[in-house]
Amino acid sequence: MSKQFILYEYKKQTAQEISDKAAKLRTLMSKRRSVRHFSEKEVHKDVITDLIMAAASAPSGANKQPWTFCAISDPSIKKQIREAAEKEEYINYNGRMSEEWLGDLHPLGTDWQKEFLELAPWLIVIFKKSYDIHDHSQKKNYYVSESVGIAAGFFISCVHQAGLATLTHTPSPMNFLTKILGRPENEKPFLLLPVGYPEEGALVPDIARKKEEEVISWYIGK
Ligand code: IYR
Repeated sequence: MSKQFILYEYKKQTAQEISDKAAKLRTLMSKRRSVRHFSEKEVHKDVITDLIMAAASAPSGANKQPWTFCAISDPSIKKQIREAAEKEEYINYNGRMSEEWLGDLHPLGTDWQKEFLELAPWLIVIFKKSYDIHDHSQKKNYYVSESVGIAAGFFISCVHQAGLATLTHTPSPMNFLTKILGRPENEKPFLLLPVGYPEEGALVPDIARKKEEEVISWYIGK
């Protein structure tokens, strides 16, 4: 097997520039919120393409890129997804989730109703591919959940940085997405993300992020 290497395109920056950017990113990312109230205002398909391709630049096990992003704006498919998701969520909220779980969700104000699945102009469903199929044979993928999780993180971050809103929605179980979207058997639904503009005056829960000392354990030599 031939190995090919190319020069890493690295843009040199001063320590000062890097520190300014890191501080700006910290502020920008701290403003990201999971939004549950979307405007119906359209988002151009090209924007979605760019955001997905930015996400698909994520690192992955053995560079297998084990993901498919389904981008849905078709109202009839969104309706089917909403109906199927609400059916599962109704059962979740009325018995399948523990009291502890419901208690943890209470401050977030979530319930089984998911209007956003029809209102947001786009639904992005990320599928993970536990294996690929080449010439009728199965090819292994590695660290699939980690890889797709990283790509999803890239996507959420890019949506926010582009000025749109999203939500990591995990209807459970979500195999209905495989069926509605007609995905092949090597793909499993991973996350469902509505993407769009937040509704004017959208409210989000008043939650705090953990402090530096709760999040970071430093190991610094003398
Ligand atoms: N999937 C459900 C429940 C839910 C679970 C967690 I963990 C959340 O952080 C939020 C919601 C729903 O979407 O309502």
